[in-house]
Amino acid sequence: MAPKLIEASPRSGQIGIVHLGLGAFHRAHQAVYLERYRQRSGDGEWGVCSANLRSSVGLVDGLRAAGHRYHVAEYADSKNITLREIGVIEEALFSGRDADGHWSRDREALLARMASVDTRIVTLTVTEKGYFLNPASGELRVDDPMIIGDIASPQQPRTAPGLLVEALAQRRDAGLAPFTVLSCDNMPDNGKRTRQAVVQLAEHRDAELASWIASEVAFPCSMVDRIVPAMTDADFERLASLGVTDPNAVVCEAFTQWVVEDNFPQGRPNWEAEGVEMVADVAPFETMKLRMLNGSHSLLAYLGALAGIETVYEGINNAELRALLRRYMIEEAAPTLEMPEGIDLDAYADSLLERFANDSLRHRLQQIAMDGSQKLPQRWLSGALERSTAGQSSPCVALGIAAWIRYTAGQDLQGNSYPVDDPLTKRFAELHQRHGSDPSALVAAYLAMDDVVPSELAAYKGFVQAVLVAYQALTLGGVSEVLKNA
Ligand code: NAI
Ligand code: CS2
Repeated sequence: MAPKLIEASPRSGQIGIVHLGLGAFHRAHQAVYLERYRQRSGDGEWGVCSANLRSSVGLVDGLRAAGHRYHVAEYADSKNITLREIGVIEEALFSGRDADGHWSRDREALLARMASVDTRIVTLTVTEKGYFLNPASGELRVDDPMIIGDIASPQQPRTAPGLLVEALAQRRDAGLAPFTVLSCDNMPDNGKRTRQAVVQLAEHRDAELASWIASEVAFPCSMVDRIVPAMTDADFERLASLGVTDPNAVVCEAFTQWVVEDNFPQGRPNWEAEGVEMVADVAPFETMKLRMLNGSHSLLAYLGALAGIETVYEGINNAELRALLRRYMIEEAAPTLEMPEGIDLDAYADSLLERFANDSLRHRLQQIAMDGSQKLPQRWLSGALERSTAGQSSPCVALGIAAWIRYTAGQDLQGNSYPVDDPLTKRFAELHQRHGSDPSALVAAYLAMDDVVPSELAAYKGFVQAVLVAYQALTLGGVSEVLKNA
């Protein structure tokens, strides 16, 4: 029997939050919390204007055509499904490049919305690369063409940091209090990093504006967690069998978590009533999630993809891969974490393996494998550096790095090709071309990329050697042979 649909709350016509990055995650996480909040409290103040700054104009137009309503299917497993209709998105905008190459479409409307007195929070899920920070150092990448563009034309911003700076400048000039900026991307210290991007960009425009932002704007950190895979045809077909035909729908796991630093000078919804953990310090939770969940996801993604495995579900049902993930979490990630009392990391590891085994999600390993250059510093490398400094080895991370290096060649171990989706794709291709026949030079060249790999870690000979040995074993013996001997 199809699950009963929880219908959306009525539109309120009020917008208190602007969201940048109208992707799958926003629709299945923040929007669901806000929908539940509105349904419970009847408070319509926190409607959302959600915008895309690049790609997915089709989704923006699709939502508009659907009166901004869409469906979320939450799968605990194949039999336990919650179906919701979401109505808190009041407006959808697109300020990216249109089909003619112009960047104009809704940019003015988006800036006006961000500068409006009613807007009190701006949230973001623009992926790690959308902040234009050097992943290893956290510094703004002022050599990136998009940032160069925003420095040259600050009033016509194209990037998320550029939009934030311009909207904050407009508010300051109008004598309005700034909004609070809440990053919901999988980055360490995501609030602090967002602040860094925005303040550094503002410094190129106006030192006074930069110091006003630095002193007046709150950038709380947050840890977000819910597995929301990109939609596949099979997902849409399954939804249709449940009676939902909706091109804007998303599917996700039932589990959801949001830990937020409680720093919202202009107010916020009563999120704690919906289970959001409002805390003074998010860092331990964020590091735990990044290293344990995301770190094992990436390990599975690169090794699994090289072995020709397609999804997390298939990967976790491979006993050797599953054992490797558990070993990585318990022996390499957990010992680097300092958690508040009461957090049981063994139980956390088990719960993650159980979530990965959700039989209703088709979470493609290629999706997780994308943007490795932006993800690996916080997932593996910071922990491996701490371990190396303490004289401990990190064999699982070394194997993961070896698999990532091999993965970025764009061909699995069976010779099947796939696109490598990463801001550094071109650099990877050059390195493989130059050093492909010399594993030692290839590994050294990858580990020398100090915008990805901390140079202190690359200086540990034992770590470099472990990556090289793993790389040779992988390329000569294949994934299952390596796992047997791991
Ligand atoms: P998605 O592919 O559905 O959407 C990506 C969004 O990021 C789109 O709105 C796209 O326009 C925007 N974007 C990409 N590059 C950008 C750039 N350079 N500048 C501005 N915007 C850019 O992906 P999804 O699932 O929404 O995930 C987005 C982010 O949310 C992830 O990178 C991660 O940080 C966070 N997240 C995702 C989870 C998931 O399971 N999907 C769970 C936890 C966090
Ligand atoms: C995944 C995450 O795509 C990835 O890299 O590791 O998006 C993961 O699904 C989420 O962080 C779960 O909260």
